[in-house]
Amino acid sequence: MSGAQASPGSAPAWRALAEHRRAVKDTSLRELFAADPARGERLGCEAVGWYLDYAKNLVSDETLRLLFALAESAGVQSRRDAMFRGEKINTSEDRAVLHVALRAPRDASLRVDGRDVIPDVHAVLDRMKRCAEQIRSGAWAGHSGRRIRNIVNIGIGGSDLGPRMACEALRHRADRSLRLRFVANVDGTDFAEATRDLDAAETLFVVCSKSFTTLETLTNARTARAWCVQRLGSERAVAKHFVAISTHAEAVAQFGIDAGNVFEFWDWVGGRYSLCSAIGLTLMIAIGPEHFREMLAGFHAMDEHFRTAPAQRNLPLILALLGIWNHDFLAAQSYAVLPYDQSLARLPDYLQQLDMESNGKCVDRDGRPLAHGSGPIVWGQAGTNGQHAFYQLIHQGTRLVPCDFIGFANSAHPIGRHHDLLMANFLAQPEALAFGRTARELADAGVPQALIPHRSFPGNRPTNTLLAEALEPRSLGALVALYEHKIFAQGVIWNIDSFDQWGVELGKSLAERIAPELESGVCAQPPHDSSTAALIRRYRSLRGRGGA
Ligand code: G6Q
Repeated sequence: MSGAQASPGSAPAWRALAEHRRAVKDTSLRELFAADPARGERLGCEAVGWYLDYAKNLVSDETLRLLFALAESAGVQSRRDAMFRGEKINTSEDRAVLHVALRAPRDASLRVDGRDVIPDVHAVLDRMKRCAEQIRSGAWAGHSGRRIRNIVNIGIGGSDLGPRMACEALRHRADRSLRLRFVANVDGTDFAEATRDLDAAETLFVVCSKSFTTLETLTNARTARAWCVQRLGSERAVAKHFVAISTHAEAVAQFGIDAGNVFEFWDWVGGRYSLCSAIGLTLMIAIGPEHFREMLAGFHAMDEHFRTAPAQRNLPLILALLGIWNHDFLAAQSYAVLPYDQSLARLPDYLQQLDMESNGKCVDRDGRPLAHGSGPIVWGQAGTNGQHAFYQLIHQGTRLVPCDFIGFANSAHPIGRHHDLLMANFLAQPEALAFGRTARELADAGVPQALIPHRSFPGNRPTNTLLAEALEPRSLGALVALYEHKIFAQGVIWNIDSFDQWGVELGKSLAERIAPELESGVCAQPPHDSSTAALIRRYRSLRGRGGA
């Protein structure tokens, strides 16, 4: 295992931060800014085209000094180096964690169990390129000789959220003559709605499943197979209308997909870290191999920044430490991801999985209960829509919700004043959250006394602002890698395994037990609790299967 590391809460650096917190608890952002006119410039940092303004966090120079000391004492640097060396830092699954290898250049070298994995990575990328080019050019003919115009990505969780988010984010770079659909849910509605207007003769299913055992994905893939065979009139159609992405070639072969249509990846790639692997095939087909490579270059540049930049200028580390401060010392339970770009509307969902599945743990790497908090709740929505929905609570509610504002200087669609208006809001919200509006200011503006409590804004709400030139493959790659490494650094400080996900297993196995009961009515042994048993009976009764 990991070699018993002391709980971070008992480390001197942690205790120093707790002490410091008591000393600064009444400090306000107004005071911090008033005391230092250069704060806005000083507490900013740039890497790979992303500028991070973190001045509007409730931190002083001393807070930052103590946070960097915490990172050092927790061994973030040595653990980071161990990850980049291909060591098995996912201890509970005894696996290396090498998503960084997926975007390393052809001439790099990274060994897992003595094998250089970079040639394997590039061999798969080359095959993906050939496949994407054939589809985009029309050279890939379907069973009846027609070109492919519809791509249906079937996968769930890490085999869905990344490509789905990135396809939307980069849609302005996509071949718009291709229709993209995503099917994840085992709810038949998802499949039915995604395919209802598609012509099977022009449809390619991309079945993404690392394990090729996932109930949702295999159920959808079987339905897709039947849909395709029935419409095209032959089992042989599967060869031209299905490709698969998996680490389990045998399971794919059993399903009936040609070995030539299978793109592999490896167990050292976690599902939620797999966007740069063959799981990104749908994205590569949509945006083309060149744009895909630009995205990989953005990821890689941020990997290199994280690996080499000094702590005080290391964007992922700074974001990680600010999160630790907000969650562990200022008691924030969640944070909001607020992209001010409609094409990034799915980023909050994507980061929700990345963060919550990685750091939503209650034991440390040695299996001991954590004596401190771990991963926060992640949520959010594209600005400005959220402003008209939940920002009220962020401004005036009783809970502290730190926010990440993400925006771009240029729009993919520069129409009239739209972009300046969007970005005016992007800048106004963090300003309002930081400085609020005092009773005195309202009184001076003539607001009636009775309304002053309602119209006051307390301020002091921490935000990060991330700004880049434009949403493009490279900036998207760098942004995702920024969050990947932020989450990694937090996991190291909390001393947890960020790369396993045992918490999703129990519900899965219980569902496998319940499904036959719903169909046959025969109760499993040992019996369920009385609540679950009553719900099973009610469901069967509502389905006309007898016995409430
Ligand atoms: C991600 C998780 C999980 C996984 C899905 C799909 O890190 O492991 O979200 O991606 O459960 O798994 P398969 O790709 O094996 O179908």
